[in-house]
Formats: sequence, C-alpha cells, structure tokens
Amino acid sequence: MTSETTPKKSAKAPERAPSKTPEPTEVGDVSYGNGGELHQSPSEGQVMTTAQGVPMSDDQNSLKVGDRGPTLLEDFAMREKIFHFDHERIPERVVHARGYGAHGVFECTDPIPEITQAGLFAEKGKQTETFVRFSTVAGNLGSPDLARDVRGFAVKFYTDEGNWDLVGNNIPVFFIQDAIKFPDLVHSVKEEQDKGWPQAQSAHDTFWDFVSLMPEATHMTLWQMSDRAIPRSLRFMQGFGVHTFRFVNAEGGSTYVKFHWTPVQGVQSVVWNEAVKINGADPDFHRRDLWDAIQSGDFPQWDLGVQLFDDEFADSFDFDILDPTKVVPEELVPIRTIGRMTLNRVVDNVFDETEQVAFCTGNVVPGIDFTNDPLLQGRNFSYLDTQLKRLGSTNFTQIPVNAPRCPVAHFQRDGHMQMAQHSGTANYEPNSYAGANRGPRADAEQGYRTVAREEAGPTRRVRAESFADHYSQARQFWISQSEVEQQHIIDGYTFELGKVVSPDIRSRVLANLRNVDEQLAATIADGLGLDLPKASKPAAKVRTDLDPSPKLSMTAYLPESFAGRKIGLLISDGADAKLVKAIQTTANKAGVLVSVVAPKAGGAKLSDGTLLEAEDAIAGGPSVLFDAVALVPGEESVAQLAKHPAAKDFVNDAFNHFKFVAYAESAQPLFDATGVEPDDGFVKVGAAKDVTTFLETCAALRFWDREVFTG
Ligand code: HDE
Repeated sequence: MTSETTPKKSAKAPERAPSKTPEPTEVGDVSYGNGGELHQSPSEGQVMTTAQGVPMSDDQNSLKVGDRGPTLLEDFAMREKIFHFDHERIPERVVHARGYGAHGVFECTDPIPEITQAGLFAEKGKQTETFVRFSTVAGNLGSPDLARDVRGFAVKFYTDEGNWDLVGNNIPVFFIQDAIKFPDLVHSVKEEQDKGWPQAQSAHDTFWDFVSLMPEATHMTLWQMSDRAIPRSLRFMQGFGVHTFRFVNAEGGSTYVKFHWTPVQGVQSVVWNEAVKINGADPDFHRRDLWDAIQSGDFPQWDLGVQLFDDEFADSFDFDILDPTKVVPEELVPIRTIGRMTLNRVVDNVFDETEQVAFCTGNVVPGIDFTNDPLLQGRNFSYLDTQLKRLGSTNFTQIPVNAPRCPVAHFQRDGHMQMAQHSGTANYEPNSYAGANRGPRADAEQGYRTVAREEAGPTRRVRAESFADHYSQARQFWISQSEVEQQHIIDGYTFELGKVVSPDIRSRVLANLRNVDEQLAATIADGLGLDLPKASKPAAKVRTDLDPSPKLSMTAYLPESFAGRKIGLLISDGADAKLVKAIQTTANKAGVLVSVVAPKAGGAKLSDGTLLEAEDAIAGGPSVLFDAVALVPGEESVAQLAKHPAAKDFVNDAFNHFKFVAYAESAQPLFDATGVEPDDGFVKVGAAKDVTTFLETCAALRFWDREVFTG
C-alpha cells in the first residue's frame, strides 16, 4: 500500500437528496467490501440472492420433504438467513444508546491559520464533510426522546488530514471532575440494579444519592434541572466541547480553546408537563423532527465558535481551566465564530451509519491537541475501548461512516472482519520493496505533533486544590437565569426529589443547594413539604461576587422569527375555508409548517365544500406536538368538537404550556368547554394580516406571562 493514491471522493458538501448509490469511499488504494461497492440496494428486476450470491428460487417456503415436512437442515438458504438474523443486534452503547444521526458539511467562515494549523480552519470557504450524532445519555436504545437528560452532540469532521471527532454535549459542564468516577455516575443514573427501573430518568434515589455525595456535580445538576435538558428539537440546542482543548499553529505555538455550537435556529425547549406528554404521543419526536426538517430542505445550521485564551488568562481566571465542571464566561472571553455547519442529508440506513459510527475523543488532527483535563484524558482511553466492544473488531475504522475521506497508509493488518485487500509483500516499515522512500513512512514535518508540554511532579492520586470550589459557578448560573427559567429549575428539582424515597438523600441535595442560593433551596424544600436541613460545608469559600452571565440564559438565543416551527391547526366540518387557506399560505411563506388536525383522520369539509385532509386525528395530534396552535372549527360542528376530550386537551395543554394561540370567532365554545380565557397570548384571526401578526407574536416562542411562581 502506498500513500500516493489520491482519494476519488474529496470533502465536498453532500447532496441534499439521499443518493442511492454514492461513490464508493476509497481509503488509500483500498476499497472495502462488496467488490468495491460500499452501498447495496437491490434494484428493480434483480434476482434475490443468498449472501454468497447464489440466486434464490423461493423466499417464502423452507425446504421440506413432501408438502408437510419435515424441514431439512440441508436448506442452506434458510439457515444462512436465520443465522444472520440471530446475530443482527450488537451491544448498544453503554451510555448515549439512543441517538440520531445526519450528514452535513462544515464551512470555514473566519480562518485562523495563525492560531491552528488544522486544515479545516485554514481558508475562508473551505468545506469539510461531517457526520453528527445527537443522543440522550441514560436511556436505552428504545427509550423516549424527551427524557430529562443531557444531550450528546458528537461531530465527526472528515478532514483532509484525518478524522477529527468533537464529542460534546448540549450542556457546557459535566457532573464529575475525574474519569475514574464515570462508571459510578452512570451506574447511579441507569436503572437501579435490583429493580430494573426507572428507564431513561434521573428521578430516582441512586442518582440523587450519588450526586448529593459528590458536590462537584451541583453545577451540572442545575443545568440538568433546567429546560436545557428537555429541548424542543435537536435543531434548537447549543453544543459544547466541554473540556479546554488546544489549538496548535505551524510553529508549535499553542492556544487554549473551548468549542461552542450555536444553532442558527435559536435555542428552544419544552416545559416538563409537555415533555411527559410528548413521550407518550410521539416517543420519536426528536428524530422525526430532524428527519422531517432535512427532508423538506429546511437544513439546520450551527455556528462553530471558539473561546481562545492563553496561560496568562488561565492563571488569572478564578477557576481551573482543566476543571470540566466550570465554564469560561463569555463576558471574560468572547466567542469568535469561525465556521458554520449545515446538516443536509439523512442517513440511508440507521444501523449502518448512526449505530456503527464510532466517535473517539482521541481522534484529533494536526492543529488540535488535548489538555490535562483528567476527564478528557480518561475519555481518550474509553472511547477506543468501547468501540471494540460494540463493533467487535479493531477494523471498525473501515466501516464507511468511520472511514477517513483522505488516504490512509499504514501497516495495521488482519483482525476480525478485515475488509481491505492489502497487496504486495511488505507489511512492515522500513522496507525496501517500496523503493528509495522505504515507505510509507512517518514525516516529522507533515505528521501530527503533540505540543511539547513540560510536565513534572510526584505521582499521586489527588484532586487539585484548584478544583475545590463546587458552588460559585453553580450560583452564577442560577442568578443568570430569567425568572421563568428559575421557576422551571425549582419545578425540576421538586419533581425529581419528589420521586426520591429516602428522606436523607433529599435532605443532602437541599443541604448542598443552600450553598448555591438560600431561596432556591427553601422553595424546593417548601414544594416537597420538608424542613430545610443545615447547609453542607463547602470545600472552598463560595464566591457571591460573581456577576450574572447573560449568555447562560436561553433567553439570549431567541430566534429572529418563527421560521422552522410548526403550527397545529385544529379544524372541524364547516371551518372557514378562506381563513384556513390564509393560515396555510401565510405561514408557509414565513417558513412555518402547518399541520392540520381534525376530529377524523380523513380530514374535514371546509365552508366552501372542499375536503381538507388532516395529518392527524385529534387523539393522534395533541397540541404538545406543535410550537403554537390555531383553532378554526366550523360554526355548526364546534359544539360537538367541544365535547371531545382530546379537543379539550388540545386547547388546555396549549394554554398550560404557554403557547401562542390563534383563534377564529367560531372557537368560543372550545373556551367555554375548557374554561380557558384568552389572554394576550391569544390572537384573534379573521384575515391574512391577522395571521402575519400572529406569526410575529410567535417569534417570542412562548407566552410566559401565564407562569405561576412559587419562589
Ligand atoms: Fe462520553 N462516552 N464519556 N462523555 N460520550 C461515550 O462511547 C465516557 C463525557 C459523549 O453519539 C461512550 O461510543 C467517559 C463527557 C457523547 O456515539 C463511552 C467519560 C462528554 C457520546 C463514553 C465520558 C461526553 C459519548 C459510549 C468520563 C461531553 C456519544 C459509547 C471520563 C463532553 C457518542 C461510545 C455517539 C459516548 C465514555 C464523559 C459525551 C463509554 C469514560 C464529559 C456525545 O466511551
């Protein structure tokens, strides 16, 4: 094998429509499997074959003696088919099992060659192919999408100098400071070992037991109890690299960097009662939303921003930049946007791509390097190890979704499921078969070089003193939240601790929270009907002088418009045809989707006699699935509609979940039946201009004036 071969496929923007037979990916001079064909999809008229390529005469009946059996073991076709089926499942990821992936492209908008030699950031307009997998952490593969949980935000960049994996989350801090505690954290949040439940939930004793005994988790649990942990859509989440990494330039100079993904669509979450109902109504809510958006050409985009700083800043910072339970506030180090990622292609096959994609934090490219963050160092070991367990072979790098798009040239050979056919005699380096170069050989100039760090000190199992302050930034997060966000955090803790059976565990959480904010702890205690315990003793003095950091609030990321969101339009027979049309066309023009909901799945007859098909009958299309609702029932049929429990839920939930509501005059009986009184979040619509007003109002996403405060 030589390194001279140029790849056929370079990192270009993938086409939008899922292509059926993309070009085979070449890895060096080797193409993998299926006679070089990576993608297999049977074509019209093709004869079915066995895996050995033998044409099949019958795929309905096994081979028998006579009409009624016995079935013969000799039936190699049946044996092969069932043998393969028996082995279809592979171990699900131990964490982040439930995920959804998509292909995309990253484009550099502000090159930073002076900071990093990473080729993907070298030139304006440079495009790099990406694959992204979003996930929940605790739930099993089949768990619902809207669990209260951290979301994984893992990005694989197929750069010209190899694959770089930025394996981040939608929350910028983590629960623990040292990788050695990760198995304990995960055991505590997963189903309790003696019971086998709860599934995909942190609202149980073992999780709160662990985190209450690990005060370093306090900052992260505040984020987790906030609405950040129940995003409206994967498209509406931020992403964070969490750790401090390093950029390295061509001269070997290094700069610390924190990575931030900011959704162009704005940040948006649901409320807890809504999340609970979405999980029942559509457990696939997030994956369906992402798939729908990409398939309809509404490609989600994220800006990649970096916070860059040096040792001088690191020394002046009140916290340790190696501590993954801390953020670097944007007020101290502003974010510089350097590129934009667009997700523009769904996967052809969820198993082949989303399941088999293997992210490794150790996958870095020249220009990107690690720091001594003890969590990051542990992750670098774990991810490689876990892929071997999951995918069963060290050759997982040859699976198309994992294969680099640039040439590879090495002498790693053999192993389970070796897909490459390595030709030639020499499988070692140096060798004289390849000519004068003895190659392929490592190159000190072009090759990846680790930053020359000076390290010294005694070997010890120790937690640095600089990691000891567990509460000051938790407090800063708390005081940076809007009043509504604070209320939802209180509600989150009250719900979760309400599910905790042990009074000691509840008390310990409250004792820790007193170090964050007295009012917060007192309100939760009141909600639980408990007395406030004595505050726990912090390991370091809690700083009460940190100013709020506005960028920690979701309110800093409201979208510019309601585009990309969905209105649920409730109609019934006789609905005003002109108004229905006005809502549909005005919304669509503004990039807002309208989903029609009617008493019957077949739709409803409008006032002009036309039948409007429904996307859903009311029971299958509850208002929790939409960002806002419009109520346009027919005058004659509304009385009947108002008796329908699902129709009442539709209106009640929209109100209780703070949604904006457009309504026709004819909707009054729905309000009478539910007791809902239109407030300033309701817009009466009769003509297209009212619909425009409604859409403008909706850009605020929710009408928070309805919130009831307990604090
Ligand atoms: Fe992970 N994590 N993690 N993690 N993680 C995995 O790797 C691990 C951590 C994250 O969509 C596993 O391939 C350790 C922080 C994402 O495929 C495993 C520690 C952050 C994904 C693993 C952490 C993450 C994973 C399981 C503490 C945010 C899903 C399957 C030292 C910055 C990637 C797999 C995907 C997956 C280990 C902590 C994010 C077991 C030991 C911090 C997004 O290797």
